[in-house]
Amino acid sequence: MARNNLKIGIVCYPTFGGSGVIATELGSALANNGHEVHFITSSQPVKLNVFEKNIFFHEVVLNPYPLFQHQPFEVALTSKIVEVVKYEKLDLLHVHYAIPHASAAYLAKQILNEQGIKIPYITTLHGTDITLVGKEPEFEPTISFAINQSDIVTSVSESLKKDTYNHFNVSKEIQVVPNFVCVAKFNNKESDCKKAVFAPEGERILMHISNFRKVKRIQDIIKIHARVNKEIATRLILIGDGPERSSMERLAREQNVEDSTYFLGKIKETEKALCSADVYLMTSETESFGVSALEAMAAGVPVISSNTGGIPEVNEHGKTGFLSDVGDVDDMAKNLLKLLKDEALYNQISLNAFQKAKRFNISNILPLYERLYKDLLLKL
Ligand code: GMT
Repeated sequence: MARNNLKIGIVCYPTFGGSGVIATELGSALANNGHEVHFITSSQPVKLNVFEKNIFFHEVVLNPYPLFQHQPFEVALTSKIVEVVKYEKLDLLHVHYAIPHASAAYLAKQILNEQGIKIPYITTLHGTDITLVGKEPEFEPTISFAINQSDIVTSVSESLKKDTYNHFNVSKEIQVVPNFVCVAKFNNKESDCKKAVFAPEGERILMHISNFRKVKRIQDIIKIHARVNKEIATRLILIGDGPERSSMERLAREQNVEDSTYFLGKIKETEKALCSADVYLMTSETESFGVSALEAMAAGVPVISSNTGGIPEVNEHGKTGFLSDVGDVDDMAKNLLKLLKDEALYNQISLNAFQKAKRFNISNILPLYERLYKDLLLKL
Protein backbone atom coordinates (compact mmCIF):
# COMPACT_ATOMS: atom_id res chain seq x y z
CA MET A 1 0.00 0.00 0.00
CA ALA A 2 1.45 3.40 -1.02
CA ARG A 3 2.18 5.76 1.89
CA ASN A 4 -0.50 8.16 0.61
CA ASN A 5 -3.05 5.50 1.38
CA LEU A 6 -3.38 5.17 5.13
CA LYS A 7 -4.77 2.50 7.41
CA ILE A 8 -7.26 4.33 9.59
CA GLY A 9 -9.19 3.09 12.63
CA ILE A 10 -12.50 4.87 13.22
CA VAL A 11 -14.14 4.63 16.64
CA CYS A 12 -17.70 5.95 16.84
CA TYR A 13 -21.25 5.25 18.00
CA PRO A 14 -22.99 2.96 15.53
CA THR A 15 -26.43 4.51 16.07
CA PHE A 16 -28.48 7.15 14.23
CA GLY A 17 -26.87 10.05 16.20
CA GLY A 18 -25.16 12.72 14.14
CA SER A 19 -21.63 11.81 15.26
CA GLY A 20 -22.02 8.19 14.16
CA VAL A 21 -23.49 9.22 10.83
CA ILE A 22 -20.68 11.72 10.16
CA ALA A 23 -18.01 9.18 11.22
CA THR A 24 -19.52 6.52 8.95
CA GLU A 25 -19.79 8.83 5.96
CA LEU A 26 -16.27 10.11 6.50
CA GLY A 27 -15.01 6.50 6.64
CA SER A 28 -16.82 5.62 3.40
CA ALA A 29 -15.40 8.67 1.63
CA LEU A 30 -11.89 7.86 2.88
CA ALA A 31 -12.24 4.26 1.69
CA ASN A 32 -13.44 5.53 -1.67
CA ASN A 33 -10.29 7.66 -1.82
CA GLY A 34 -8.08 4.58 -1.43
CA HIS A 35 -7.51 4.50 2.34
CA GLU A 36 -8.15 1.30 4.30
CA VAL A 37 -10.75 2.04 6.96
CA HIS A 38 -11.41 -0.11 10.03
CA PHE A 39 -14.54 0.69 12.07
CA ILE A 40 -14.25 -0.36 15.73
CA THR A 41 -17.75 -0.12 17.24
CA SER A 42 -20.21 -1.96 19.48
CA SER A 43 -22.33 -2.99 16.48
CA GLN A 44 -22.29 -2.36 12.77
CA PRO A 45 -22.87 1.38 12.13
CA VAL A 46 -26.39 1.81 10.75
CA LYS A 47 -25.27 3.64 7.63
CA LEU A 48 -22.23 1.46 6.91
CA ASN A 49 -22.05 -0.56 3.73
CA VAL A 50 -19.58 -3.33 4.50
CA PHE A 51 -19.56 -4.41 0.87
CA GLU A 52 -17.64 -1.26 -0.10
CA LYS A 53 -13.99 -1.71 -1.03
CA ASN A 54 -11.44 -0.90 1.74
CA ILE A 55 -14.05 -1.02 4.56
CA PHE A 56 -13.67 -3.35 7.54
CA PHE A 57 -15.78 -3.71 10.65
CA HIS A 58 -14.59 -4.96 14.07
CA GLU A 59 -17.25 -5.49 16.71
CA VAL A 60 -16.55 -4.77 20.38
CA VAL A 61 -18.07 -7.80 22.07
CA LEU A 62 -19.08 -7.85 25.73
CA ASN A 63 -19.87 -11.15 27.40
CA PRO A 64 -22.17 -10.82 30.43
CA TYR A 65 -20.73 -11.85 33.80
CA PRO A 66 -22.94 -12.04 36.95
CA LEU A 67 -20.59 -9.88 39.02
CA PHE A 68 -20.94 -6.89 36.72
CA GLN A 69 -23.75 -4.52 37.46
CA HIS A 70 -22.63 -2.60 34.37
CA GLN A 71 -20.68 -4.06 31.50
CA PRO A 72 -17.11 -2.59 31.34
CA PHE A 73 -17.49 -1.30 27.78
CA GLU A 74 -14.49 1.02 27.85
CA VAL A 75 -12.15 -1.85 28.80
CA ALA A 76 -13.51 -4.04 26.00
CA LEU A 77 -13.25 -1.17 23.53
CA THR A 78 -9.64 -0.43 24.58
CA SER A 79 -8.66 -4.09 24.15
CA LYS A 80 -10.34 -4.24 20.75
CA ILE A 81 -8.51 -1.08 19.63
CA VAL A 82 -5.19 -2.63 20.77
CA GLU A 83 -5.95 -5.83 18.84
CA VAL A 84 -7.01 -4.07 15.63
CA VAL A 85 -4.12 -1.57 15.62
CA LYS A 86 -1.63 -4.40 16.20
CA TYR A 87 -2.90 -7.00 13.75
CA GLU A 88 -4.24 -4.71 11.02
CA LYS A 89 -1.16 -2.49 11.36
CA LEU A 90 -3.12 0.76 11.55
CA ASP A 91 -1.37 4.09 11.04
CA LEU A 92 -3.74 6.19 13.13
CA LEU A 93 -7.00 6.32 15.04
CA HIS A 94 -9.81 8.82 14.54
CA VAL A 95 -12.24 8.79 17.47
CA HIS A 96 -15.61 10.52 17.22
CA TYR A 97 -17.38 11.73 20.39
CA ALA A 98 -15.14 12.12 23.43
CA ILE A 99 -16.99 9.76 25.80
CA PRO A 100 -15.59 7.15 26.19
CA HIS A 101 -13.77 6.99 22.87
CA ALA A 102 -11.02 9.52 23.58
CA SER A 103 -10.10 7.94 26.92
CA ALA A 104 -10.17 4.42 25.41
CA ALA A 105 -7.87 5.61 22.60
CA TYR A 106 -5.52 7.18 25.15
CA LEU A 107 -5.27 3.94 27.12
CA ALA A 108 -4.84 1.82 23.97
CA LYS A 109 -2.04 4.15 22.88
CA GLN A 110 -0.20 3.61 26.20
CA ILE A 111 -0.63 -0.18 26.03
CA LEU A 112 0.66 -0.29 22.46
CA ASN A 113 3.56 2.00 23.31
CA GLU A 114 4.70 -0.58 25.91
CA GLN A 115 4.79 -3.07 23.05
CA GLY A 116 6.85 -0.74 20.83
CA ILE A 117 3.90 0.28 18.62
CA LYS A 118 3.26 3.99 18.09
CA ILE A 119 -0.33 4.96 17.29
CA PRO A 120 -1.45 8.60 17.22
CA TYR A 121 -5.11 9.54 17.66
CA ILE A 122 -7.28 12.42 16.58
CA THR A 123 -10.37 13.23 18.62
CA THR A 124 -13.38 14.92 17.03
CA LEU A 125 -15.75 16.60 19.47
CA HIS A 126 -19.33 16.46 18.27
CA GLY A 127 -21.71 18.16 20.66
CA THR A 128 -23.40 16.59 23.64
CA ASP A 129 -20.07 15.00 24.66
CA ILE A 130 -19.17 18.62 25.53
CA THR A 131 -22.38 20.61 25.97
CA LEU A 132 -24.50 18.14 27.95
CA VAL A 133 -23.10 14.84 29.18
CA GLY A 134 -19.35 15.49 29.17
CA LYS A 135 -19.36 18.49 31.44
CA GLU A 136 -21.08 16.56 34.27
CA PRO A 137 -18.65 16.12 37.21
CA GLU A 138 -18.85 12.31 36.73
CA PHE A 139 -17.07 12.69 33.37
CA GLU A 140 -15.32 16.07 33.26
CA PRO A 141 -11.82 15.22 34.65
CA THR A 142 -11.48 12.17 32.39
CA ILE A 143 -12.73 14.01 29.32
CA SER A 144 -10.46 17.02 29.91
CA PHE A 145 -7.50 14.66 30.29
CA ALA A 146 -8.33 12.59 27.20
CA ILE A 147 -8.83 15.72 25.08
CA ASN A 148 -5.53 17.22 26.23
CA GLN A 149 -3.72 13.96 25.53
CA SER A 150 -5.11 13.62 21.98
CA ASP A 151 -2.50 14.22 19.29
CA ILE A 152 -4.96 16.41 17.39
CA VAL A 153 -8.39 17.69 18.48
CA THR A 154 -11.08 18.94 16.15
CA SER A 155 -14.56 20.30 16.76
CA VAL A 156 -17.42 20.46 14.29
CA SER A 157 -18.11 24.19 14.78
CA GLU A 158 -16.61 27.39 16.19
CA SER A 159 -19.36 27.39 18.77
CA LEU A 160 -18.41 23.92 20.04
CA LYS A 161 -14.76 24.95 20.23
CA LYS A 162 -15.74 27.89 22.49
CA ASP A 163 -17.96 25.62 24.61
CA THR A 164 -15.09 23.18 25.06
CA TYR A 165 -12.75 25.87 26.34
CA ASN A 166 -15.52 27.23 28.59
CA HIS A 167 -16.57 23.93 30.15
CA PHE A 168 -13.32 21.96 30.30
CA ASN A 169 -9.86 22.34 31.58
CA VAL A 170 -8.52 22.06 28.05
CA SER A 171 -5.28 23.70 26.93
CA LYS A 172 -4.88 21.77 23.70
CA GLU A 173 -5.40 23.64 20.41
CA ILE A 174 -8.77 22.77 18.87
CA GLN A 175 -9.09 22.96 15.09
CA VAL A 176 -12.54 23.47 13.59
CA VAL A 177 -13.40 21.05 10.79
CA PRO A 178 -17.08 21.55 10.02
CA ASN A 179 -19.46 18.70 9.33
CA PHE A 180 -20.25 17.95 5.72
CA VAL A 181 -22.86 16.64 3.34
CA CYS A 182 -22.74 14.82 0.03
CA VAL A 183 -24.65 17.45 -1.96
CA ALA A 184 -25.11 15.23 -5.02
CA LYS A 185 -27.03 12.69 -2.92
CA PHE A 186 -29.51 15.26 -1.59
CA ASN A 187 -29.87 17.29 -4.76
CA ASN A 188 -31.20 14.31 -6.65
CA LYS A 189 -34.38 15.50 -8.31
CA GLU A 190 -34.82 12.11 -9.99
CA SER A 191 -35.26 10.31 -6.67
CA ASP A 192 -38.42 8.39 -5.97
CA CYS A 193 -40.16 11.15 -3.99
CA LYS A 194 -43.29 10.30 -2.03
CA LYS A 195 -44.64 13.83 -1.54
CA ALA A 196 -48.09 13.01 -2.89
CA VAL A 197 -48.57 10.25 -0.31
CA PHE A 198 -48.48 12.81 2.51
CA ALA A 199 -49.74 15.90 0.72
CA PRO A 200 -52.27 14.77 -1.89
CA GLU A 201 -53.92 18.21 -2.02
CA GLY A 202 -50.61 20.07 -2.35
CA GLU A 203 -50.33 20.77 1.39
CA ARG A 204 -46.94 22.18 2.45
CA ILE A 205 -44.67 19.66 4.13
CA LEU A 206 -42.78 20.56 7.29
CA MET A 207 -40.08 18.09 8.30
CA HIS A 208 -37.82 17.26 11.23
CA ILE A 209 -35.34 14.43 11.70
CA SER A 210 -33.73 13.55 15.03
CA ASN A 211 -33.26 11.06 17.83
CA PHE A 212 -36.23 12.48 19.77
CA ARG A 213 -34.33 13.51 22.86
CA LYS A 214 -35.46 16.37 25.12
CA VAL A 215 -32.70 18.62 23.79
CA LYS A 216 -34.47 18.69 20.39
CA ARG A 217 -37.58 20.47 21.80
CA ILE A 218 -39.92 18.65 19.42
CA GLN A 219 -42.84 20.12 21.39
CA ASP A 220 -42.01 23.48 19.74
CA ILE A 221 -42.22 21.89 16.29
CA ILE A 222 -45.65 20.45 17.00
CA LYS A 223 -46.89 23.79 18.34
CA ILE A 224 -45.53 25.66 15.30
CA HIS A 225 -47.31 23.24 13.00
CA ALA A 226 -50.56 23.59 14.99
CA ARG A 227 -50.46 27.39 14.62
CA VAL A 228 -49.44 27.55 10.98
CA ASN A 229 -51.88 24.83 9.95
CA LYS A 230 -54.76 27.14 10.95
CA GLU A 231 -53.77 29.52 8.13
CA ILE A 232 -52.08 27.30 5.54
CA ALA A 233 -52.65 23.59 5.09
CA THR A 234 -49.47 21.91 6.33
CA ARG A 235 -48.39 18.35 7.02
CA LEU A 236 -45.71 17.63 9.61
CA ILE A 237 -43.40 14.67 9.02
CA LEU A 238 -41.30 13.63 12.00
CA ILE A 239 -38.52 11.16 11.28
CA GLY A 240 -36.54 9.24 13.90
CA ASP A 241 -37.30 7.77 17.27
CA GLY A 242 -36.27 8.14 20.88
CA PRO A 243 -37.36 8.87 24.44
CA GLU A 244 -39.72 11.75 23.59
CA ARG A 245 -41.73 9.98 20.89
CA SER A 246 -44.74 8.91 22.99
CA SER A 247 -45.14 12.24 24.73
CA MET A 248 -44.89 14.01 21.36
CA GLU A 249 -47.62 11.77 19.91
CA ARG A 250 -49.76 12.77 22.92
CA LEU A 251 -49.01 16.45 22.34
CA ALA A 252 -50.02 16.17 18.67
CA ARG A 253 -53.40 14.82 19.86
CA GLU A 254 -53.77 17.59 22.47
CA GLN A 255 -53.00 20.22 19.82
CA ASN A 256 -55.53 18.57 17.44
CA VAL A 257 -52.94 17.98 14.74
CA GLU A 258 -52.69 14.20 15.01
CA ASP A 259 -54.27 13.73 11.56
CA SER A 260 -51.76 16.02 9.88
CA THR A 261 -48.69 14.75 11.77
CA TYR A 262 -46.83 11.65 10.63
CA PHE A 263 -44.34 9.87 12.87
CA LEU A 264 -42.33 7.75 10.42
CA GLY A 265 -39.72 6.25 12.77
CA LYS A 266 -36.09 5.68 11.84
CA ILE A 267 -35.07 6.07 8.20
CA LYS A 268 -31.58 5.33 6.87
CA GLU A 269 -31.72 7.29 3.62
CA THR A 270 -32.79 10.75 4.73
CA GLU A 271 -32.39 12.01 1.15
CA LYS A 272 -35.50 10.02 0.23
CA ALA A 273 -37.51 11.92 2.83
CA LEU A 274 -36.03 15.39 2.42
CA CYS A 275 -36.95 15.54 -1.27
CA SER A 276 -40.58 15.88 -0.07
CA ALA A 277 -39.96 18.68 2.42
CA ASP A 278 -40.93 22.31 1.88
CA VAL A 279 -39.44 23.59 5.14
CA TYR A 280 -37.13 21.96 7.69
CA LEU A 281 -37.59 22.70 11.40
CA MET A 282 -34.85 22.50 14.04
CA THR A 283 -35.87 23.96 17.39
CA SER A 284 -33.11 22.47 19.61
CA GLU A 285 -32.19 23.78 23.04
CA THR A 286 -28.56 23.26 22.08
CA GLU A 287 -27.00 22.00 18.86
CA SER A 288 -23.31 22.06 18.05
CA PHE A 289 -23.88 21.98 14.29
CA GLY A 290 -27.10 20.40 13.03
CA VAL A 291 -26.22 17.95 10.25
CA SER A 292 -29.86 17.29 9.40
CA ALA A 293 -30.43 21.02 8.74
CA LEU A 294 -27.42 20.97 6.39
CA GLU A 295 -28.84 17.92 4.61
CA ALA A 296 -32.14 19.76 4.19
CA MET A 297 -30.31 22.76 2.72
CA ALA A 298 -28.50 20.45 0.28
CA ALA A 299 -31.97 19.43 -0.89
CA GLY A 300 -32.83 23.14 -1.32
CA VAL A 301 -35.09 23.18 1.75
CA PRO A 302 -35.17 26.42 3.82
CA VAL A 303 -34.63 26.01 7.57
CA ILE A 304 -36.61 27.51 10.45
CA SER A 305 -34.45 27.04 13.54
CA SER A 306 -33.41 28.22 16.96
CA ASN A 307 -30.30 30.42 17.07
CA THR A 308 -28.36 28.29 19.53
CA GLY A 309 -24.83 26.80 19.45
CA GLY A 310 -23.44 26.15 15.99
CA ILE A 311 -26.76 26.39 14.11
CA PRO A 312 -26.10 30.00 12.97
CA GLU A 313 -22.88 28.77 11.32
CA VAL A 314 -25.08 26.64 9.07
CA ASN A 315 -28.44 28.44 8.82
CA GLU A 316 -28.18 32.18 8.14
CA HIS A 317 -31.03 34.42 9.24
CA GLY A 318 -32.96 35.88 6.30
CA LYS A 319 -30.67 34.09 3.84
CA THR A 320 -30.98 30.31 4.10
CA GLY A 321 -33.92 30.37 6.50
CA PHE A 322 -34.85 32.13 9.73
CA LEU A 323 -33.57 31.90 13.31
CA SER A 324 -35.34 32.68 16.59
CA ASP A 325 -34.53 32.41 20.28
CA VAL A 326 -34.90 28.94 21.77
CA GLY A 327 -38.55 28.30 22.64
CA ASP A 328 -39.88 31.38 20.80
CA VAL A 329 -42.64 29.45 19.03
CA ASP A 330 -44.49 32.68 18.08
CA ASP A 331 -41.53 34.04 16.17
CA MET A 332 -40.80 30.71 14.49
CA ALA A 333 -44.44 30.36 13.38
CA LYS A 334 -44.41 33.96 12.09
CA ASN A 335 -41.23 33.31 10.07
CA LEU A 336 -42.64 30.08 8.70
CA LEU A 337 -45.84 31.80 7.54
CA LYS A 338 -43.83 34.58 5.91
CA LEU A 339 -41.82 31.99 3.99
CA LEU A 340 -44.82 29.94 2.90
CA LYS A 341 -46.89 32.96 1.83
CA ASP A 342 -44.25 34.62 -0.34
CA GLU A 343 -43.26 32.46 -3.29
CA ALA A 344 -40.44 34.73 -4.51
CA LEU A 345 -38.93 34.85 -1.00
CA TYR A 346 -39.29 31.07 -0.65
CA ASN A 347 -37.52 30.42 -3.97
CA GLN A 348 -34.67 32.80 -3.15
CA ILE A 349 -34.13 31.27 0.31
CA SER A 350 -34.30 27.77 -1.13
CA LEU A 351 -31.61 28.67 -3.67
CA ASN A 352 -29.43 30.35 -1.02
CA ALA A 353 -29.77 27.28 1.23
CA PHE A 354 -28.56 25.04 -1.58
CA GLN A 355 -25.64 27.37 -2.40
CA LYS A 356 -24.60 27.50 1.25
CA ALA A 357 -24.76 23.70 1.57
CA LYS A 358 -22.35 23.40 -1.35
CA ARG A 359 -19.67 25.06 0.81
CA PHE A 360 -19.93 22.06 3.15
CA ASN A 361 -19.78 19.51 0.35
CA ILE A 362 -17.76 16.46 1.36
CA SER A 363 -15.27 17.17 -1.43
CA ASN A 364 -14.29 20.37 0.45
CA ILE A 365 -14.04 18.80 3.91
CA LEU A 366 -12.41 15.42 3.22
CA PRO A 367 -9.04 17.00 2.25
CA LEU A 368 -9.01 18.87 5.58
CA TYR A 369 -9.13 15.57 7.49
CA GLU A 370 -6.58 13.97 5.15
CA ARG A 371 -4.24 16.92 5.81
CA LEU A 372 -4.66 16.43 9.57
CA TYR A 373 -3.90 12.72 9.25
CA LYS A 374 -0.62 13.56 7.50
CA ASP A 375 0.20 16.07 10.29
CA LEU A 376 -0.59 13.35 12.81
CA LEU A 377 1.95 10.97 11.30
CA LEU A 378 4.58 13.70 11.36
CA LYS A 379 4.12 13.85 15.15
CA LEU A 380 5.39 10.26 15.56
O1 GMT B 1 -27.99 15.07 19.15
C1 GMT B 1 -27.70 14.43 18.15
O2 GMT B 1 -28.22 14.63 17.06
C2 GMT B 1 -26.66 13.37 18.27
C3 GMT B 1 -25.33 13.95 18.49
C4 GMT B 1 -24.24 12.93 18.34
O3 GMT B 1 -23.14 13.26 18.73
O4 GMT B 1 -24.40 11.83 17.86
O5 GMT B 1 -25.18 15.03 17.56
C5 GMT B 1 -24.18 15.97 17.77
O6 GMT B 1 -23.24 15.75 16.73
C6 GMT B 1 -23.71 16.04 15.41
C7 GMT B 1 -22.62 15.66 14.43
O7 GMT B 1 -21.45 16.39 14.67
C8 GMT B 1 -24.09 17.52 15.33
O8 GMT B 1 -24.56 17.83 14.03
C9 GMT B 1 -25.22 17.78 16.34
O9 GMT B 1 -25.51 19.16 16.33
C10 GMT B 1 -24.77 17.37 17.73
N1 GMT B 1 -25.94 17.43 18.65
C11 GMT B 1 -26.04 18.34 19.61
O10 GMT B 1 -25.18 19.18 19.84
C12 GMT B 1 -27.29 18.27 20.40
